[in-house]
Amino acid sequence: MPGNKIRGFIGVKSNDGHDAAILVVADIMKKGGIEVILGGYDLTVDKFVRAVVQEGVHFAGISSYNGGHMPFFRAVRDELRRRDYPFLHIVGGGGATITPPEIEALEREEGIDKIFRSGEGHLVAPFIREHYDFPAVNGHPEDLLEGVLDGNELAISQALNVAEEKARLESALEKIKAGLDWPEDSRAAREALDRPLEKDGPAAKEVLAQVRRYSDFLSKLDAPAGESGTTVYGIAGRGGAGKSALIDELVLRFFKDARAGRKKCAILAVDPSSHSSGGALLADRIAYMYATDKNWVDVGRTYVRSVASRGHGQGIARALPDMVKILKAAGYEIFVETYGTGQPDSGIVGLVDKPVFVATPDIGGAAQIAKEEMLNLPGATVALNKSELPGARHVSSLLRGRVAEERLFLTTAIEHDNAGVNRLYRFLTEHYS
Ligand code: B12
Ligand SMILES: Nc1nc2c(ncn2[C@@H]2O[C@H](COP(=O)(O)OP(=O)(O)O)[C@@H](O)[C@H]2O)c(=O)[nH]1
Ligand SMILES: [Mg+2]
Repeated sequence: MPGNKIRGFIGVKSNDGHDAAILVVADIMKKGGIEVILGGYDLTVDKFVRAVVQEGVHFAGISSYNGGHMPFFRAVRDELRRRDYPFLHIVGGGGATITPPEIEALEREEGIDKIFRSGEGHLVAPFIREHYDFPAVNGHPEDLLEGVLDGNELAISQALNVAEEKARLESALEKIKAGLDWPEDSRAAREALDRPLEKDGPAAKEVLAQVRRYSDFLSKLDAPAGESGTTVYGIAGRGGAGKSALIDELVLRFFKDARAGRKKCAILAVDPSSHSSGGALLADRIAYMYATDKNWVDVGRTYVRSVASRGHGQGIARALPDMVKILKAAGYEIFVETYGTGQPDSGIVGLVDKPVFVATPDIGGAAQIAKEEMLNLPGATVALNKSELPGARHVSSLLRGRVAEERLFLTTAIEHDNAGVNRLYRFLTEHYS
């Protein structure tokens, strides 16, 4: 079998704003081939553990500089255990603010694997690759079915891991068939590569059997056409256009909207993988300020999952259709955020019910606009975000040449209660009764 893709979530403990270190550590992990989800600072135990569960990661990483680390590390571990999270693996650091005797005490405890000291940054990625190279799916996928349909977050999280694993193994299989190596740098992969990868050899057969098991499970979640009853919104556009900010604002309105009733809301956020390392820095979750905060929304009814593109083009990931299917089966309204690279990220068009292209005033002239794939689709919906910036009037007049007036929205996602965002929300959700 190809080696496992390792995912982690890292963040800073509550009452602590020292978030520079996790950025450094996240970069180290990404360069080390690990997919790392960046949490923010001042995370409560509940927010931290919710992120770990929803993201379905192999390990949790805690950074702490302001003291209080002993109870915090333990509380995260205890809460993960209480929620039956299958992977109890915590790492962390805090420079010299965690003393050597404290490190020894913590590392002796179950679930707290390693605290890195100052100057040990180079040990982080090798430690993770050596210790957490295990499958992201725990147990039999069939056992997840009931939990997914019941909306159980742990079952959904494991099912999303099944979708990612299936996609990864399918890619591996295609590579074997084409006579190529698989690209992952892990112990198992290296061992596997010592054997010849014939397309009908034992390694390929093993992968194929696993893909079939995963496909069988996922096919049980197929809803008859038109019967899912939930809506999938796709938000595409270049990096920095304000897609995450806009989604967060839309989710906030969703929770203020009486028409939405008790509906639940999920976000699938795709970010690119590194071509050189295979790792990824998934930083959208941190931008969903409202959607992940119990002071703003009912976090029991939001689900945020970060997805690495793993080399798939068009702004999405290969696993995305299955991931959408799982969240639909669990009854969520879904927002999909693509990773914009300036390339057309039209990959979401066939996947979502309501695609929105997010443009900005610096999009360029008429020729650049003409090249944007999504603007050329019939019935395109466009948010011209950052519309308070100079150039917005000019760009909006250029866009009016391509997009129907009633489908063009001038938004400022960083403004509270922005009128353009309000109009976009009403337009997208006009079918809510
Ligand atoms: C930078 C810094 C700041 C910056 C923070 C910027 C930011 N956005 O993060 C600023 C100036 C804003 C700041 C503010 C404060 N700071 Co300050 N700050 C530091 C400083 C100088 C460096 C910390 C750092 O980022 N190091 C860089 C990292 C990459 O290196 P490292 O710490 O060696 O980490 C290694 C390992 O531990 C490990 N690691 C770390 N985290 C993680 C996580 C995971 C998952 C893993 C795997 C590994 C890992 O990886 C690294 C590998 O090289 C430390 C002093 C020091 N030298 O440590 C004080 C320090 C942490 N700050 C301190 C204090 C008191 C404060 C303030 C309260 C000051 C004040 N009175 O206003 C505020 C509080 C801010 C807040 N809201 O929490 C004290 C804490 C004292 C204590 N705990 O008893 C320190 C120790 C300084 C001191 N000696 O007094 N601070
Ligand atoms: N000036 C301005 N900045 C915005 C607006 N919307 C988002 N931003 C900022 O643009 C940056 C990128 O936003 P983000 O939502 O992460 O973009 P994404 O990469 O498309 O998801 C952030 O610093 C936002 O605060 C806006 O309407 N006006
Ligand atoms: Mg984003």
